[in-house]
Amino acid sequence: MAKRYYQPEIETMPVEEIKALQSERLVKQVKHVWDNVPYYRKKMEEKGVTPDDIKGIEDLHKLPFLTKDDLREAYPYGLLGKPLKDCVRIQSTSGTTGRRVVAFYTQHDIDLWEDCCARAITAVGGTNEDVVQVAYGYGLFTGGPGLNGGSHKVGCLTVPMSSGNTDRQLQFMTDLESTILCCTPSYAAYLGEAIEEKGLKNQIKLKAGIFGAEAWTEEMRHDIEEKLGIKAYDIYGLTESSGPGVAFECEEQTGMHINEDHFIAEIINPETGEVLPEGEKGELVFTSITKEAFPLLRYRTKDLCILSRKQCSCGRTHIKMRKPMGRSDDMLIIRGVNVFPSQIETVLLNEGMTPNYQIIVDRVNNNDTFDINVEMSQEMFSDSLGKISEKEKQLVASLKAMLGIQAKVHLVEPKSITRSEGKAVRVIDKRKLYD
Ligand code: DLL
Repeated sequence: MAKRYYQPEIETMPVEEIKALQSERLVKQVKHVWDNVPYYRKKMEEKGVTPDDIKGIEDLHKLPFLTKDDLREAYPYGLLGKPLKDCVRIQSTSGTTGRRVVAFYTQHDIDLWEDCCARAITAVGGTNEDVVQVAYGYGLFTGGPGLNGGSHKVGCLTVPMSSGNTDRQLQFMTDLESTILCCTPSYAAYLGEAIEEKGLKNQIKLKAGIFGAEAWTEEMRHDIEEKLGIKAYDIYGLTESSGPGVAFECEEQTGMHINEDHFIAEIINPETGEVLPEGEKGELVFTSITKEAFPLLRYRTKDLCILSRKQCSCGRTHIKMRKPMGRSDDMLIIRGVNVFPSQIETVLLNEGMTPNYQIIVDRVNNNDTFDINVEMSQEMFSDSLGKISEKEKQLVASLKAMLGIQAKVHLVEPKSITRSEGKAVRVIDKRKLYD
């Protein structure tokens, strides 16, 4: 019989027991941090909090927040909770928005991280009979190493492709009959496009995909599912909290279960820091309660989302996070209006456009300009010019209805927008050059 990596004693634990476990682990973790991380101890002292004040999760709100600025200030070793001799690995972010974030792991941390990824693979139906093609980047990025380790734990045949080299991806996918694909959703869409073009669809044996590392919409999910003939599942995580697997989707596909035995999630008002009740939208904050080497307490992710403890049909009891709608720093303010790239993606895909688009924002004579380049399908490209400009007008109207402001839409030739092999660059905000 196929072997699964399901941990029902933890994943379906009654909510009261999960909370008790979190309380117990939080108390221990706060002591660990107080004793070993002078940077955070100082923050606690400044707030007048000591470990004695933290008796359980009800006291979590007393602890100070950590932000990316703290990580930068403490770079590289200032938030280490273990001596270097006990650390066995680092992973890091790409550092596109400032100094790199470097996260540290003991062997135990890696083991728990891989557990989280193994749960994610199991939740999409993965067993030791599966062939898992990992097309997230390997190296400093957490995507490849995390899913690779999880796949080993499940006992799958693991194909460590890393990202890129699309022809080779397709060759291995067909030759080895990969059944589960792990990559960013934008790369999955690209692979789907290449499979259609090469007429390989009936040679593909994929049944599921585990896609994350960037914001993607329900419309994008449907597009990928159709192109690849699979079920597409979401996975969430961040380098600061180990990597992918902080939360993952189950067969219900209505949000991601947070691994609550390792992370406590809160939603806060990003302006005031006030903790918001379940069901309200705000910034996601994570406290790692089992990590040894990089034990971040109340880390502000900047990701905007909603938590829900609604009973799930899969039987898992861990709280779910909705698809994050993006990071607060992805939000564009155009002519005074808040615009999320994900809203644009929803409109474009609902209007039958391809998922290949780019948003360009600029400032001319002190006014914001807002342009969206969207690729036409080959079929649309051969339409008459009149039909194409009619479609542009229709897109402008639908975008205005969604966003409340006017964008200029340009339908561009098929294949003219660069495809992404990792995290897609959807926005070019030239205004940043002038600030
Ligand atoms: O992207 C870890 C990861 C790898 C997650 C593979 C899932 C799959 P970072 O590079 O540190 O780590 O980026 C973390 O990416 O704060 C979110 O803004 C965004 N993000 C990650 N997963 C999702 C998702 C990895 N499923 C940042 N939906 C996070 C939306 C996501 N955004």
